[in-house]
Amino acid sequence: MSDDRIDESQLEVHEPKDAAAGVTGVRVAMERSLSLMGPKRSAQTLLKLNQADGFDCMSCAWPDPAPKDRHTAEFCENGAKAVAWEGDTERATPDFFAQHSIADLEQHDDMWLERQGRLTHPMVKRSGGTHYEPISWDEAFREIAATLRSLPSPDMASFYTSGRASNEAAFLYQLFVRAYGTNNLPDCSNMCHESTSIALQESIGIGKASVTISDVYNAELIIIAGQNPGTNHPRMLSALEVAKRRGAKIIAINPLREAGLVNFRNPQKPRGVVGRGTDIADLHLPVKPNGDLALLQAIGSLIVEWDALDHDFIDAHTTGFQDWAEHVRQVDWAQVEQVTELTRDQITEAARLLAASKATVWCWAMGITQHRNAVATVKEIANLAFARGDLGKKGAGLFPVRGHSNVQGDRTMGIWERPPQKFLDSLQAEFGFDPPRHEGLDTVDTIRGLRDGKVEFFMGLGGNFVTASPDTDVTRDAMRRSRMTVHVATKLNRSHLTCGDVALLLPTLGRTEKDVQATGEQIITVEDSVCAVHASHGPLEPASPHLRSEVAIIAGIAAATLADTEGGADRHGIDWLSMKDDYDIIRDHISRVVAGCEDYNARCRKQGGFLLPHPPRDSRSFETESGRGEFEVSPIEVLHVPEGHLLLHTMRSHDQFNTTIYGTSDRYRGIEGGRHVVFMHREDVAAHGLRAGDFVDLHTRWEDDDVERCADRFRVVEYDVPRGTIGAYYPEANVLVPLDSTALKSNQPTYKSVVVWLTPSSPHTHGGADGGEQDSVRSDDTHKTHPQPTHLS
Ligand SMILES: Nc1nc2c(c(=O)[nH]1)N[C@H]1C(S)=C(S)[C@@H](COP(=O)(O)OP(=O)(O)OC[C@H]3O[C@@H](n4cnc5c(=O)[nH]c(N)nc54)[C@H](O)[C@@H]3O)O[C@H]1N2
Ligand SMILES: Nc1nc2c(c(=O)[nH]1)N[C@H]1C(S)=C(S)[C@@H](COP(=O)(O)OP(=O)(O)OC[C@H]3O[C@@H](n4cnc5c(=O)[nH]c(N)nc54)[C@H](O)[C@@H]3O)O[C@H]1N2
Ligand SMILES: [Mo]
Repeated sequence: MSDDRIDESQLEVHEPKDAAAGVTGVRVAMERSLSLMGPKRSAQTLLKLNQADGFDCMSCAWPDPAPKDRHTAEFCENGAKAVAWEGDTERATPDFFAQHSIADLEQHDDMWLERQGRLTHPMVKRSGGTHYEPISWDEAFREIAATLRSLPSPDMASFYTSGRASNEAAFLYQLFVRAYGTNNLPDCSNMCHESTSIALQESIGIGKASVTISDVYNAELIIIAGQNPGTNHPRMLSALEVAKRRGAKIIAINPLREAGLVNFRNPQKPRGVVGRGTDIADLHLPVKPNGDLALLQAIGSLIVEWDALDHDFIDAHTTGFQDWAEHVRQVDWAQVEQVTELTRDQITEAARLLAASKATVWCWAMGITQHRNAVATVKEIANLAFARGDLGKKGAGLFPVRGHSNVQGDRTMGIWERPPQKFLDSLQAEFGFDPPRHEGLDTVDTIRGLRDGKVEFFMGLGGNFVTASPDTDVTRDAMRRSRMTVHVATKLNRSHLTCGDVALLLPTLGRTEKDVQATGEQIITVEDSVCAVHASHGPLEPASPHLRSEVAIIAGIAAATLADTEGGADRHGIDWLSMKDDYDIIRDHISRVVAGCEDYNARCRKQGGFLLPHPPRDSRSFETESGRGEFEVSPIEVLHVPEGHLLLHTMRSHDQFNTTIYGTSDRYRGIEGGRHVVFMHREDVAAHGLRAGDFVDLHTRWEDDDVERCADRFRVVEYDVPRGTIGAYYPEANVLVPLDSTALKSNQPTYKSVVVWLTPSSPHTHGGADGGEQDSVRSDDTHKTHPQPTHLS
């Protein structure tokens, strides 16, 4: 630990907040924006953010209201932070890299790395080198091509995508990767909503949300499970407020009482800024982590018992109802109460609200998808929607709320290690080559491949693979074994310092910036959580004249790699350079390859864009094996937490975007000035012989490899979490998530259920900024739950 790590000695713990947004949110957004971008750039960007003629916010995938319903300031605090982060006026230039060796940079924390500003030049770390040094774009492309061409098999290369890439970049990337010869296209979705994609594909024939934003406005009941919208999808709160005012009821299923679900002050409305907020949730079910499957089946059993069923829908559109009904009828209430830590009364109350609602929207996110039984849980949500006929009708439907702003679009464009054969057929018809037909590697399998020497080349189109992935130490060592790592990025992060023998760092334009190519200024397109596709173009001048767009970088690498001879024509006759010069040409290909994207160039330019087809939403039809919505029976698997152990779930603070740490203020949960904290029930704190403010080490051992993983020196914070469970921040806790601990069927890491045990930190573990002598200094008022505010030092 170096002196540059966040100085956590100033950690403060306050009473958690009930209300989200409001005045403080606006103030924080403006402060961050002005300090990073200054007044001119702040005005240039924020007024164009999420406007029909502007650019799409890169913070989350929440849908935009219809153009006529948008506010002048159609963004939230965290969207403004994301824009300020990208519009930053600091620069990480070749001089910076000459001054700092890679070993030196590694001593700094992630926040410091990104705070060095936007990358300006393509850089290379050569074999045996200690520093990144400048390289020309052409030479970078040649080096990458030479390595790719020298691999014995294209399956020895893996090409990751983070969900910020535009549809155009994503389409071109998968085209290049498949023309090169592999389906190794892992993406952040493998860690995010993969369980949803797999479950919904089997249950309803399509892995996407069946609602539009107006369904949210028109719902009678909205159930929000395993999601923290106040922080991660703040604009969702405005939509919930509209629904509430029209009479909707809201149930929050979450172990934590997250601010925003409880009370919300809309910063768009004068009333919200000064007055009282709206109570969002009518019922909060503080489910024990991983208890959702049992909870949903218990609700199902009551719906069946009361015959609160939509028999017409079930008969006309589904299969498997009888088996499911039989299964849930036999639910074991004692087991349900044990697994969920909810009472039968609480569950009955939820079932009553569901039975009374003629139109229910089901929202969920990472609290549902990042568990071993996640696929079964998502299918259980679909079961309940079938039982109530809540599909393909106004005000109702399934709404997996996506994370990254274009993660859904990237999948639509073919970023998928398990591409549907139909998609490959279209690709073949359009471009005339034989795409590989065998399954590629996902995120976890890519790490295994790197570890085992089966993957020797890694490319990341955005993202921070090493830090976002599970089992940080294993992943880092695996990455270092590779021959070449290539990162396309806007800012420096830890993955860029986790180099293969040779490493390339290629700086790219962000979504806030103008993208000018040979035929003029280009637009790009994105798809939000509700299958709406629209155009985006950035207002700012690029951070450096040397930046290239993601499309241009991919085209450059593809042209160099796929040339029949060095510098020759493409071996498949694909014209990469024309596509780079004019993104309309890419979109013409998209319109012929991707189902539902016909006439793409015209439709994406319409104000507000267009909706992609969704058979259950549009016509209550299901492209499943049976041609119907499929009820599925899932046994309840009880997660056994051995005596003396706790169940850890990892989550985001209010001051980060995934691995990008903006600051250390998790305002709504009352944490200021630090991130190495563990949220723990006060009785568990006492049972461990600990006190609030103590330092603990977290340990886990995975049965199969018997390796003990350890995360050192986390501060104990007493918090209202279910007993036997603890929470900690992502990515600090990722070191504890064993690579092999993944969800059944989706292979998604179980970031929300890791069995750990705690030990008091020894005074000597790690010195440095937050180490050593602070252990002995402890103020007595740290005993209270949520002390008002307390310096834990
Ligand atoms: N500002 C900001 N916005 C973001 C992001 C960000 O980091 N910052 N990340 C983006 C991305 S990629 C994503 S995927 C989304 C993530 O959005 P969320 O899914 O909201 O993110 P998490 O912080 O992982 O929170 C999950 C919630 O699940 C709850 N939870 C934990 N375990 C369980 C459980 O077993 N059952 C239930 N029912 N709940 C549980 C936690 O208490 C927490 O409230 O946000 C996107 N938007
Ligand atoms: N423990 C734990 N781990 C998790 C999760 C969790 O809940 N708990 N959540 C998982 C989830 S849901 C996700 S989605 C993944 C996220 O995993 P990733 O998507 O890989 O990670 P990010 O932190 O979003 O990536 C940030 C980096 O992207 C780069 N970047 C930003 N904008 C751009 C751009 O416009 N273009 C390019 N090329 N690069 C850009 C910057 O260099 C920045 O450092 O993490 C997963 N990991
Ligand atoms: Mo995500």
